[in-house]
Amino acid sequence: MESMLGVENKRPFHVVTPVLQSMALSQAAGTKVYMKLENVQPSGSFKIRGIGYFCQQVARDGCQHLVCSSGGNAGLAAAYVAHKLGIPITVVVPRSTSQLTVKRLEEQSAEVEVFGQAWDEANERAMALAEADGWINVHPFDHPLVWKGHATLVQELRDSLDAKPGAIVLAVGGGGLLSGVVSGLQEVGWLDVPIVAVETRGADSFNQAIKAGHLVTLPEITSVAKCLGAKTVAQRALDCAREWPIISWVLDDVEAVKAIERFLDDERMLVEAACGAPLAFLYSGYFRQLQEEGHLSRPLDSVVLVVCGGTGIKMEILQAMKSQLGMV
Ligand code: PLV
Repeated sequence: MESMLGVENKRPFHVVTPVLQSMALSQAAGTKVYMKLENVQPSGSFKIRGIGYFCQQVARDGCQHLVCSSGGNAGLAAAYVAHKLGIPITVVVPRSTSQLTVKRLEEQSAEVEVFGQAWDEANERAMALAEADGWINVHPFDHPLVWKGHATLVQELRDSLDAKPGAIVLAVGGGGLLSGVVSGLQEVGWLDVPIVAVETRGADSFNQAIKAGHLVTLPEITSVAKCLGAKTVAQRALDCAREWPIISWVLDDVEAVKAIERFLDDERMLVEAACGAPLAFLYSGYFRQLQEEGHLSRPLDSVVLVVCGGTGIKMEILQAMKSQLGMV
């Protein structure tokens, strides 16, 4: 089977992304901030790491048709990979996914089905479709192969940085990125690097699970950061919080959207609201606050910010989010 798939299934689909210091973010945080630029991945986000790896494995096992439920970016990663592998794919997105994303998925030759209000309903539909013979469901965040693929991000950090960072700041949706980064930190032996896991209010299923001590299902996703909108996080994410120094942080949509604009001005890159959340953690002074309160050490040599990216954004969408939030 493997030889029939040809050269496309031999190398990873993700690229080694740049690690750059941001002067503006460093100034805001009072510590040197390195950006791990996952927004420049093919398909526009870190998702290609884990999903690319997952799809490669199932393609080797003879998968005939892929199906992926997604807020957008996981679907785009899966569609990109499926196209390269020559496997047909159906992507199920909720109604909250932008037309822009649907168009981009179709451009990647994916069949798109719009189903349900939030990602969780689209996921149920995808699982039902995957019952068909030869079909495989690509979970956007809850699978060990996905975490293994995401872990490559930390291997690259080890190769790019002179010293281990003092903390890693990242976004949490369903917790796949978080789980992968924890695996990566374990692999490279950076066993004491704390992670700040940021969500927006209204998509804060990880924070609520930590507070409750068990998984919590949000009644609905009210945040504009729809790609952080898994109503329930993966059990693995909650387990990570028991095994690893993780600080869970929740901030407002307005802060996340302001951070997108500021990042565009500072670094000339436009990212989704999902990525605005960890940016806002640094821009809004919460990093300094946690240091002052003794939750993070001070001084720290450096902080790594995972610029998770996301393609569901353009100026028109940014303006629409601002008016929805009463920011204009
Ligand atoms: N987005 C998923 C889940 O959506 C998706 O289907 O694309 N940053 C960006 C740009 C993302 O797209 C996502 C996840 C995250 C962060 C959070 O990653 P996670 O789910 O692994 O914690 C509902």
